[in-house]
Amino acid sequence: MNDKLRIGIICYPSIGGSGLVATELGKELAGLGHEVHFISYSVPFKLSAYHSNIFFHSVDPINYPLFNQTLYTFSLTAKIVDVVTEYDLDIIHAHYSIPHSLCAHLAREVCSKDIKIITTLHGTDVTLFGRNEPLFSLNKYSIEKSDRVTTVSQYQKDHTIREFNIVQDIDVIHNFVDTETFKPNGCGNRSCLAARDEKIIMHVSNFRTVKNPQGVIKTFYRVLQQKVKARLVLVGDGPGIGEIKGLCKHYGICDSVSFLGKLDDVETVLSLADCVFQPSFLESFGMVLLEAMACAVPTVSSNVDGIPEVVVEGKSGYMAAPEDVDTLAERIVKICESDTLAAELGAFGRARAIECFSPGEMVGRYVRCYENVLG
Ligand code: GMT
Repeated sequence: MNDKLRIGIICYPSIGGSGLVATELGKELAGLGHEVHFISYSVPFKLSAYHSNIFFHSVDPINYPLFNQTLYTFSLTAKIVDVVTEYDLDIIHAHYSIPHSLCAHLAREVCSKDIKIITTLHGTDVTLFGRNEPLFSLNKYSIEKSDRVTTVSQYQKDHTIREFNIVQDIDVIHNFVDTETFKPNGCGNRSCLAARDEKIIMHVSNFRTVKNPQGVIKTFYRVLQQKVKARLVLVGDGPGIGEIKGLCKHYGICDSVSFLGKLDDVETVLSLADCVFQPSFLESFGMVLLEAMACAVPTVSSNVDGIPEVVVEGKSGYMAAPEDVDTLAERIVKICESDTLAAELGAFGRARAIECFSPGEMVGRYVRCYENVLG
C-alpha cells in the first residue's frame, strides 16, 4: 500500500459542524502529505485559502425542463465517478450520510472500482429525520455497505446500532479542535461587543428547532431577572431567528441582545465570551462547546446525547435538561458572579480540549481507519 493516500471527502460546504470537521480533517490529512479531493456544491467555508495537496471539485446542478428539481444526488454521484476515475482515489470519505454516503455507493457501482467507502455520521442524519421513512432504509443500506462507519460520539454509535439494527462495528472518533486557533484572549475587541460592566453570554448556532432557540431567550430573561448585568450575543443565522426576535420584544430585552449573524471565523469572538450557552434538544457532539473549552470559556449547556462526552459537569461547565430554564439560568448566574469560578472552569476546559480532543490524535485514528480498510 502506498503511504500517501488519495482521499475524496464529500461534505456540506456551509457553516456547520459536519462541514467544519470534514474540512479540518482534510487540511490535516493534506498536511501529512495525503492528496485530498473535496467534492461539494461550493467551496467549504473553512477552505478559502490555497492549501497544497488539496483540490476542490464543484458539483454543478443538472437542469433540464423535464425535471422540476435539480437532481443534486445524481450530479454529486456523477462528480464522484469523475474524480475517482481521473485521480484514481483510494478512499471516499462521506461526511453526513444523507445523501453523501448513498451517492458514494452508487458511484462505486458505476465506476466498477474497488474504492473503499468510509461514512462518518454526524447528527440528525441518524438521530432525527434520517431515522424515519422514507430515508431509513437508504440510510441503513449506506451504513451497512460502508467499509467502515465512524460516529462522533459513543452516544451516536449506540443510537445508530439500536435504531438501525446494525451488527457491524462502528468506530467512535470524537471531533477535534485546533487549540492554537481557538485559544484564550484570541483576536477580537471586547468593547465592540459589550459594555465594560456587562458579562457576555454567547450562543452560536444555526437556529434550528433542535438548538432550542426559545430556551436561549427564556433562560437569558431569567438571568436578567437575577439582576446580573449581561448581554446575550447571538452568532449565526437560521429559521429560529424570527422567533427569537419576537421573544426579545415580548420580554422587553431587545437592548440586551446582539445579533452578529453568520461568522466563518467564530474564533474571532468566542474567547470574548464569559459563558457559552447551548441548550440544544439534540446534539451528537456539540462542536461549539469544545471550541469554547479550547478558548477557556466556561459552558452552560443541555445534558443530552453526546454532550456529556465533551463537557465535564462542574469542572469545565454545567449541564441541565434543555427544558430546565431555572437551573440553566442559575448556572449562568453562578459563573457571571464569580470570576474565580469562571477562570477555574475555563482552565479545566482548555486543558481537557488539549489533552482529549487534539487534531493529531483524532486524525491519526481516521488514518488508521483508512489503512485498515485498505488492508
Ligand atoms: O446533524 C446536524 O444537525 C448537522 C451537523 C452539522 O453539520 O452541523 O451537526 C452535527 O454534527 C456536528 C459535527 O460532528 C456535531 O458537533 C453536532 O452535535 C451535530 N448536530 C446535532 O446532533 C444536532
